[in-house]
Amino acid sequence: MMLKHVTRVVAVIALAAGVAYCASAIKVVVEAEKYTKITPSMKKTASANASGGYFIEIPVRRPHAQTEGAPADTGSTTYTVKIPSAGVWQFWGRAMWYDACGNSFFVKIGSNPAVQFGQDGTYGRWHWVKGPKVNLPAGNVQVVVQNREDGAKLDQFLFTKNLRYVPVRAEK
Ligand SMILES: [Ca+2]
Repeated sequence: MMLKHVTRVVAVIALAAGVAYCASAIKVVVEAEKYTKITPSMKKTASANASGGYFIEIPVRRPHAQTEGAPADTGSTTYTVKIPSAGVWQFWGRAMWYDACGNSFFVKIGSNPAVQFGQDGTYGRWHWVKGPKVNLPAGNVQVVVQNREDGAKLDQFLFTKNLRYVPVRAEK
C-alpha cells in the first residue's frame, strides 16, 4: 500500500518534469542556407565559423549603405518552416552585421507583415538577434528574409515558444 503510493508520487513528479522539459524544448531551428528559393543579390557563402558550414548574405556593395529603407534589389531567401503547434512564437536570428548601415534584413513570417530585423550595435561577429513575436498556425509557414542593407549576414534562425529563452551559441 505504502509502496504503491510512493510509486504514484514518483510518476506524478516525472510527468510534471516531462511537461516542463517539453515546454522549454519547443524550438524549431533552421539553417539560413536551407532555403527553398534564393534571389540575388542574396547569396550563400561558405564559412568554417558558420553553423552547417554556410550562411546567407547581402554582400557589401560600393558605395556601401545605399539601400536602406528602399532595397536596391529584391535579394531574398524563402523558407518553408514546419511549426509544430499553433500559438505565439518568438523569432531569433543568428546574424553578423557589417556596420551601423549594414545591420538589418526585412523578415516576413507567414501572413504577418514584413518587419525590420536587426539594427543592434554588434558588428563583425555572430550573435543572436531577437526578432518579431508572431502568432502562427500549426503546419508549414513561409518565412522570407529580404534585403534591407548590404553587409548583412544570417547563419541560422529559430522559433521558440519559450519567450524567456535567449540563444547564445549556434543551435543544433
Ligand atoms: Ca548556417
